[in-house]
Amino acid sequence: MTQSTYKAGFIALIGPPNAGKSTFLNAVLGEKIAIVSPKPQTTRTSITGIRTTAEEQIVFLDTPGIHAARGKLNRFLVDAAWGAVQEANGVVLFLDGSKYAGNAKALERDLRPMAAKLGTLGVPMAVALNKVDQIKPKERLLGLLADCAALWPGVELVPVSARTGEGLETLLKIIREFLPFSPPLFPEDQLSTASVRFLASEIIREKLFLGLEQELPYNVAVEIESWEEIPEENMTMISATIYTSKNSHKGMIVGRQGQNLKKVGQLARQEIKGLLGGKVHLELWVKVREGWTEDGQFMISLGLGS
Ligand SMILES: Nc1nc2c(ncn2[C@@H]2O[C@H](COP(=O)(O)OP(=O)(O)OP(=O)(O)O)[C@@H](O)[C@H]2O)c(=O)[nH]1
Ligand SMILES: [Mg+2]
Repeated sequence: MTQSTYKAGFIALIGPPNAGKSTFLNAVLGEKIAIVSPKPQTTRTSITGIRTTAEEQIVFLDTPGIHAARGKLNRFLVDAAWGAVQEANGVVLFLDGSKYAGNAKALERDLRPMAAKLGTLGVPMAVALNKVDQIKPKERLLGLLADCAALWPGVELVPVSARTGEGLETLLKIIREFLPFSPPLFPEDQLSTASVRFLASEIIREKLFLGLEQELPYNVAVEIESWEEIPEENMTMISATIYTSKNSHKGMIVGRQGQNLKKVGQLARQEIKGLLGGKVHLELWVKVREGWTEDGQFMISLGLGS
């Protein structure tokens, strides 16, 4: 690397919910920054993940899935995603390729409006067709590539699998093209601009997502109430509140004899321990806050929207 060839800039990862944006981010960072779940609307804010090499620094902006937004929380999510695009030097639109292979109608329904909007922004961009590990036989992938090219002539299409790593090097090379020549924007050992407090609250939310059925996780938010470091014991004491918007959900979060909450606590504590190093004491409380998904002030206090 010479100073004049170094590149650095912001790349927004956008796309429908569940496309694998956060999985991709974690894969190219080699560390888990963003939480992942099989349920849609997992990511709720634009989260940075910084990948620094000898040649370039890519500041990824992982974003909430773009979907038909009904209700205030959904609008906050979708606004956060489009907001990231405004800040970016380039965009990668993620699609779950396995969902669209052999289903040109669904592809058209989802891709056309995004292509129209992104086309007007004039930001350099590529489309990542993710989850190719699930597209078999390969002819189906060729069909999908042809369908995309017909809908969006000239766009750069990259088949990838965030899970197996297939195609990721190719995509990273394309992303480099989008970056301006610039010295690094962040220290080379910095992985994210998110605070460890925020990352801890996300880890708790992820464990709740994994244990809860259907629409339940959507009504859940996590707030860190207190965070105390005790250096002589190499210990961090964390207390967090889990909010749910419905009284009937509280029992499900807690589970029979507190079993579910206990499991969430154990899994989250283990992972937070990996993040912080040292010992972690984690205390979880569940509170009902009716209608929080419509309460703008409260959502802003949680770091959603602005
Ligand atoms: N088979 C397969 N599954 C994948 C791949 N990438 C992601 N997944 C799975 O897809 C699901 C959704 O992944 P996420 O990374 O949470 O998706 P997202 O686009 O960030 O979703 P939102 O945050 O809800 O917008 C998870 O169950 C992942 O394990 C892939 O390449 N192959
Ligand atoms: Mg996500």
